[in-house]
Amino acid sequence: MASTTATPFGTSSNDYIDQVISQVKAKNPAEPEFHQAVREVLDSLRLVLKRHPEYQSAKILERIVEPERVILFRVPWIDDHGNVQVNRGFRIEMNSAIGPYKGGLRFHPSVNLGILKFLAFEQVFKNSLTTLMMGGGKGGSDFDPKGKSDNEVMRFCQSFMTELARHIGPDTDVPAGDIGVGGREIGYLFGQYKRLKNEFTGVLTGKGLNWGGSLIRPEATGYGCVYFAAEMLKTKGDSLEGKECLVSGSGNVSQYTVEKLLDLGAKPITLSDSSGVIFDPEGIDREKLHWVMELKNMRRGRIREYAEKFRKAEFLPTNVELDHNPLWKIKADCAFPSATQNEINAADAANLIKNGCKLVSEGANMPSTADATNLFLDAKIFYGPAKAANAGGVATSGLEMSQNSMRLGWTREEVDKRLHTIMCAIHKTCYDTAEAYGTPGNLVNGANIGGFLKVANAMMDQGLV
Ligand code: NDP
Ligand code: 2IT
Repeated sequence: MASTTATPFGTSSNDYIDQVISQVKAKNPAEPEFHQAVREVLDSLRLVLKRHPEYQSAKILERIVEPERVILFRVPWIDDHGNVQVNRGFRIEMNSAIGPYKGGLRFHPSVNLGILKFLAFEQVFKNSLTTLMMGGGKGGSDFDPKGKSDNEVMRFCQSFMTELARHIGPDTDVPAGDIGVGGREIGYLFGQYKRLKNEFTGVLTGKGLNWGGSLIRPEATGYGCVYFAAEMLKTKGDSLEGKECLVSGSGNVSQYTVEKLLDLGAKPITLSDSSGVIFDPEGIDREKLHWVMELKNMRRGRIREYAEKFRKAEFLPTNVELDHNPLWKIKADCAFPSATQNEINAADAANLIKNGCKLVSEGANMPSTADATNLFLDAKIFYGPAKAANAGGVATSGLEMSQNSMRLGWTREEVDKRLHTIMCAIHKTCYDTAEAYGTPGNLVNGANIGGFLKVANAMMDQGLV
């Protein structure tokens, strides 16, 4: 909606926001994912600045798009053949207004500064929505764990942590997992941190259960994303019972999304990895899910093996020539993108809507392009944006930090109950905020504004730092 609302400086809030977006692009060239994430949040904030020009005079937007600190470092290591390898390590400490920097580490060959800045930026608002006190950060490396031996992964993690250790701490910055970083990597990283610092602290989350980890943390992102979907449906008296569901990816988030969908009586019918998609019209049941977990977490194999093992399933190989992903062309009631950013483009969104998909709940971070998001909003389907729908992972990391501080551990039931309560609270914040700002049902605005206000007010309280 065009507006000419006056601000103390005579510039309309819309013009001001356009200026900030232009500055972000000019100052951070070649970071398209960061531009995309910033534009989405700032577009929602047009509604806020009209009511709160004080954020403009305090330059909250200019400050919030600038990381508090960016750490970039060399990670040298020796492979199994005795060759020297060199990767790049990063940690983006984005915002600490409401708590220590918190966010995952991603190990994937596509990792670069712009991708980690988009993830760190998203994390600031996501962590604010969780109701817990956590700032935002993200890190990682262009290291590719695929095809590496356990010893190579260990040597890489030790070298990575040798530098990272001086920048993090249980009250400063608490990393966790993300793509390519699971229990194995967190173990090697924790071991090296403890050795360097001679301290056993909650400096990482996603730890093993015997050494400070929390029950339900591995499950939390997938479970939380399904709880969020159930909350969206509940507003119209509906449930997941009997719904056919598309799930992409086949890693941590996808696996536990499938598990919780089964718990709630839904029928998951797809999974994928970078090699392609499997479509199982009979449904992925618990036995097949168990087989996938063994394939992905132990044997580290490719998803195409699923179609060789379960003969009713079809394998659709990745085809970069296509303008769409065949996964999103399969008819279903609900979609749970759980692989990576921009995995749903406008053509995919149009296919989902055309085939009657009524709900999208984002497990991955920013899985929909801006055009795809707009199509979902225009179609008025239930659309749970990533920073709300996948916040269960980091929320349970926050619960792991609390347990570490108290030096005790809650039961599975206790943590799951808290996770469920948090996901319901996040949905309520998004739903109520969307309504309060005049865009009922638009959970993108609800999440962006709801996440922003807490951080912005903390920044106002703490002065110019
Ligand atoms: P995993 O490494 O466990 O799994 C990632 C999955 O996505 C794999 O199946 C992988 O396939 C696929 N994938 C990754 N990158 C690409 C790509 N460029 N193209 C095609 N497929 C790809 O990661 P997670 O499950 O932890 O993370 C998945 C998503 O969820 C990410 O967006 C992450 O940021 C987000 N997320 C994760 C949280 C967590 O707690 N782990 C919390 C909140 C969000 P392949 O093996 O072939 O690469
Ligand atoms: O994107 C995310 O929220 C995560 N990868 C989890 C971060 C965390 O600190 O648990």
